[in-house]
Amino acid sequence: MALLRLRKNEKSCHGNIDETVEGLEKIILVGSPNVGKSVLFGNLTGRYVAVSNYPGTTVEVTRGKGRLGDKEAGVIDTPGMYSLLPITEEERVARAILLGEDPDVVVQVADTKNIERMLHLTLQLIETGLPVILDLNLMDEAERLGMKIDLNMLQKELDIPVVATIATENKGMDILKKTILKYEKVRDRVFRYDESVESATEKIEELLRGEYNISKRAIALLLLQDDHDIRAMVREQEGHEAIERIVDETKSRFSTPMNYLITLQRQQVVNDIVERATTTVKPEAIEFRERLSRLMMHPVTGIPFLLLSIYALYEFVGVFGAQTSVDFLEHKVFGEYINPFVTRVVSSIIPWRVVQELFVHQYGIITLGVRYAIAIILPIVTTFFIAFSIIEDTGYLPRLAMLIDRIFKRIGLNGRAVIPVVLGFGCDTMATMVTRTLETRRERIIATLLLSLAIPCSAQVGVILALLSGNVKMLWIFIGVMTMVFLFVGYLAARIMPGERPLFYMEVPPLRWPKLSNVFTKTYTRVEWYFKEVFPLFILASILIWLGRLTGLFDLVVKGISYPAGWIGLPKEAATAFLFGFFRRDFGAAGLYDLKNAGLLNGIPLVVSIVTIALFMPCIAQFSMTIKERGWKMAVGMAAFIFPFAFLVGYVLNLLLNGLGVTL
Ligand SMILES: Nc1nc2c(ncn2[C@@H]2O[C@H](COP(=O)(O)OP(=O)(O)OP(=O)(O)O)[C@@H](O)[C@H]2O)c(=O)[nH]1
Ligand SMILES: [Mg+2]
Repeated sequence: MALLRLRKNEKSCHGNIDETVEGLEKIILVGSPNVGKSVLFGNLTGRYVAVSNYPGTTVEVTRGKGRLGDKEAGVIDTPGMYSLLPITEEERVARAILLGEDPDVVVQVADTKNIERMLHLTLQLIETGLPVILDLNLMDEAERLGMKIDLNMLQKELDIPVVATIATENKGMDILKKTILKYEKVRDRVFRYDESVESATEKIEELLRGEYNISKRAIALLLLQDDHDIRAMVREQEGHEAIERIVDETKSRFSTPMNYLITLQRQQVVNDIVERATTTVKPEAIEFRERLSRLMMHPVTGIPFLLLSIYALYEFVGVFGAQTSVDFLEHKVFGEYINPFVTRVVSSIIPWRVVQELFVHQYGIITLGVRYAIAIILPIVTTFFIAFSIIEDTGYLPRLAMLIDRIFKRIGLNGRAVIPVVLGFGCDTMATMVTRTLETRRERIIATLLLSLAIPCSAQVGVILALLSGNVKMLWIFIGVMTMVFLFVGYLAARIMPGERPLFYMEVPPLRWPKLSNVFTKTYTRVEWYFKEVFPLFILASILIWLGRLTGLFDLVVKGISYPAGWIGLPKEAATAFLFGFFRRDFGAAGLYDLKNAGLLNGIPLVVSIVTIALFMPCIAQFSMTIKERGWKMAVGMAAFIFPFAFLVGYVLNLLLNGLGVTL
């Protein structure tokens, strides 16, 4: 089962950590993306996992303990999958769980208003012989569209329990829990296909001797559809030549791929069932939401809307977060109270200047590490995460994806990559993991590279906005250079790595009002996660700097960096900020912030250093995530490109601005 082995669940920016559910009854939640699996997981377990209004929020598996009546059970949340035949990496993750875990109950969560598309997976799940319950979720939205569903009829047609829920309002949860508790499988329902498919399936079934968690019929059907993972699994378990001969022979009889054929026939069954079990009375008027939605996706209206959103984001994060709040914390709270107080206390307790410097003065743990973390980074990431959670909940991101698809196609990506790229502005580490939702390896590599190079994360964006505040010219230079680098490198990478450009298919969910509780919880978990990761690092950095200064190493390294910094026209003090940048991008940017405040960095050198630091290395966390997702060689290769490239861009920008005589 090597291919179906799962990666260990990582602690992500969402802060999800697995709970042990060993020995408990196992309930697996599966279903298409964006149908409410994670909301349902929260309802069943009382644990929060990220919930957003776009497909692909969950890319890893989360386990938690749930209470069903007086019984405890293990609940597993999975990434979305459209079909049992996986295309993307996260679908593969979801299916591996289904095949590898031997569940007691599988709950397929479905979006009721798209029931035709949902039932495909239902039929496939029934085919596997796993104990399935169909949960028709988002019932509120289906009802608003005038849909009525006869649950009893559906239940009879499918021969499995069917329940209806509105997960966000906790409606229908009791019935769902009861249905899970009293689940008893009666018999396997068989949906039949074309005669030639059936006879091939039967022959393969007879030959299959291994032990599988799902029915041999399902395995046979997947083999016929060219499922590589399943083929590898069968090869590991038993003699496969005879089986593969049947597969090849059957395939050769058709001019179209078997997958397509089987899907068509299944669609027929689904249509029949839907016709019998649902009625729809269409509401006449186009809703306001629908109009707004079109406005966001149309190029003519969509781009002004995007600019407006960026402006609003700038006002909230760049002005309110990065200026008003930072000013207050930095100058009032730290400048007037904490720093003088702590310095006084430390100086009175510790007579030696060298030891004092570990805690206070220019680079001390409190005066540098803690101050950066609390006074500069905290207000910025908090406002950013609030704004971002709201955007995620409304469903704007998939619409942005549709809008940007055209540009992205030119650089070898498709609109689906908008989501990881935009998420990069929140946290590049998390976004690197989300590149799993991209279909081809080529796209995943390009997106990872662009995330490492040209997408500054929230903390950095915030500090950069603060650095640029009050100088609109610089802001545009910064945005312009970053966009150009992004497009240029993306374009080059796409040229260098030839490959098929995948078709763009993305589900656009309805616009929804953000749920305040979700925005709050999500912001809270993210800020908490961020702090747990950042705080120790900032303190460690202060200690290392102290040690470095003690041994003279610090000055040596700063001197070393001051050469390339000098080439790009920066004052030698800026080298310190670059050294900080090795620890974390935001730490480096915060270093520049200090220099600007001290009046040491202004005009062209300021904008050059901001661009260079923004392009510069990814932080340690992102780097290790890149290693994990793309492998060592790729990660080191990317770093080897990014490091000199950042300085090169800085160098050219410096020449250009000076040559053109730009005054800033
Ligand atoms: N109106 C309404 N919205 C819902 C309901 N259930 C979930 N949602 C919303 O649907 C969106 C998706 O919910 P998630 O729980 O993240 O969906 P998911 O299935 O885990 O999605 P992926 O992780 O992308 O596979 C969020 O905006 C939820 O607030 C429901 O019953 N009614
Ligand atoms: Mg989810």
